[in-house]
Amino acid sequence: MDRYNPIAIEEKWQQHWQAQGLDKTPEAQDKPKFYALSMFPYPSGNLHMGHVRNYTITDVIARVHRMQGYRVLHPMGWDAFGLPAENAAIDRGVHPAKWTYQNIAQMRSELQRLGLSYDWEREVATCSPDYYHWTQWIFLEFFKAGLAYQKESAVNWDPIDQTVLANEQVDSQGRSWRSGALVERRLLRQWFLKITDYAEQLLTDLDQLDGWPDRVKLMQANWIGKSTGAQVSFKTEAGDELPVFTTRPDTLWGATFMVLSPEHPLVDALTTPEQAEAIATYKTAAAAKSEIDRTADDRDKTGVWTGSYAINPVNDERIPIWIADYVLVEYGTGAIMAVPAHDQRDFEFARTFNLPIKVVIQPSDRPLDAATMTEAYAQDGVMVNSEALNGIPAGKGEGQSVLAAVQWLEKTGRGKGMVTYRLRDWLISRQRYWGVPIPVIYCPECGIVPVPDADLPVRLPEDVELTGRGASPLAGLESWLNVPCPSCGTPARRETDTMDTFIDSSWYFLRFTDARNGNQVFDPAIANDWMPVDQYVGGIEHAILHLLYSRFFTKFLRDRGVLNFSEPFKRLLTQGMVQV
Ligand code: HQ5
Ligand code: ZN
Repeated sequence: MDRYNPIAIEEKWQQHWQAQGLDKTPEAQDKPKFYALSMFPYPSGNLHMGHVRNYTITDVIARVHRMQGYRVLHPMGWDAFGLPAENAAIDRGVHPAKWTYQNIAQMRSELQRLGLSYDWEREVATCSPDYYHWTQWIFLEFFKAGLAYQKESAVNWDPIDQTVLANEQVDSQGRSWRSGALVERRLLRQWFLKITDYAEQLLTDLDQLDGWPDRVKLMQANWIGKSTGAQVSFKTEAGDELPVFTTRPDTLWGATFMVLSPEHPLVDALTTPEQAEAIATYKTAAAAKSEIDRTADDRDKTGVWTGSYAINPVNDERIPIWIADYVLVEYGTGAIMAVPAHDQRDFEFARTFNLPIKVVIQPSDRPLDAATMTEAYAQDGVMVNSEALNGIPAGKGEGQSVLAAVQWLEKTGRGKGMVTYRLRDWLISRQRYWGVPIPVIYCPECGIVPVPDADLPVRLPEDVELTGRGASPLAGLESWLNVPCPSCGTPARRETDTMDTFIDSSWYFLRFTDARNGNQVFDPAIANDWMPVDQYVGGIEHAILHLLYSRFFTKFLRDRGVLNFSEPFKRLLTQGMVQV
């Protein structure tokens, strides 16, 4: 038997397949559709064995469906914006565009040599103006709907890359996912997308995703982090409102102190002269710590008393107000009531600082004594020392203490039932060059003015100096920056921030359905025909962010009347990553 000669055999058959157009996407709608999609790569240089594995799985699925009589869409493209290209430019003096397109050419030829059955006529690169034109259009849809907004915010600052990171780009050790630097906190004006408006739908619609691994759905649910409880109207002694959210309003009678985030706006007003120095020192130290560092369970508890008191609205007791860095200003109201008898973190804090502990849930088997307890008690029992709730079984169910507490709070006007989510709005602006320019203009007369559709795309200028320092390189490019206001003509300035690359990948699966459309983001009829993706294959590292963001974009575009479905990916296969 002849030896297998890959060069001769594979090239021959690949040319034959290409001549026959076997991989082209059929236009006619006479057969059932099947959309097979792999997570498109960052054009980092060469294909990795991990890519090969990922893309072979999808290729086999696509081929089987063609043979079974489906019309198959199996596209490929490039997730081409982002920090690596910019870093390469800084390190080696090659322009990010040149570096990116060279890598694309290299990786495309490798994919083609593998004989993967892609419809190359639908190839997209997110860094091409034909693509980011529509990324900008989608941003402006968010803006017009009031879901893209600016806010001064404490951000994660990477001191090595000199850039802002999303929370998700900070690992569990508080280090940047790219540079490995310990991340700091800084205040900057940033753009956000209001994904929190979709928190409930993103959670409940997980139930529709029968074709997804349970593990991924669980990770998304935890990330969204819904909790049910009450907002309670604590006040300072001076009469300022100090609302807190709690999932256990039934334990209000056991609240013996309050803890505010060091960044809480009332901290300075609450600080007495005697405590001023200690509070100032503590605030400075907290600002230098990452969120992960501040909230890790195993840390020793630290904090400082402000010198002031709050009034517990259920019994008018005076309780001291402390600050501690484990309370984050972005979560809930930035203030908590501490119930040390029944919450372990509060218990450790109380023992560390010798604060009172008051039992309000008694277990049936043994009496709890605050003086001798060695850990918080967070199980079943009966409410005690709690006036209105005494004798009621402790718990979240029907006829139990939590619901009774909410009813009592609402009846007496001291609080109300409330749902909160751990999910926060998506910080999308980056002080970087190699990304989609945010298409707005700052006019001294009109404020923030969206770039008119006719002027899209706002092109990324090519003649920039990349230093890797501080603000976006675009901020130094006066010729690009200065433009007349589109609505009144007054001299105005462009936004110089660019978008997080996860924006680009939140809609690429839609563009593939109508990839060459020069007049529209895509034809809705065509997208509605091909979507949802029947089989999506990619790495588990995208279980939370990319998949959540894509679900969010899909629901938003549905609500704008562009799409007629709610979930983008019918079946998901997370193939695992090849390490090394
Ligand atoms: C793997 C490896 C390397 C990669 N552009 C994004 C991305 O992750 C995807 C977007 C949809 C957000 C797999 C990886 C992913 C695919 C592309 N891979 N082992 N690009 N060593 O180039 O399995 O899990 O990094 O599904 O290849 O990876 S990427
Ligand atoms: Zn104007």
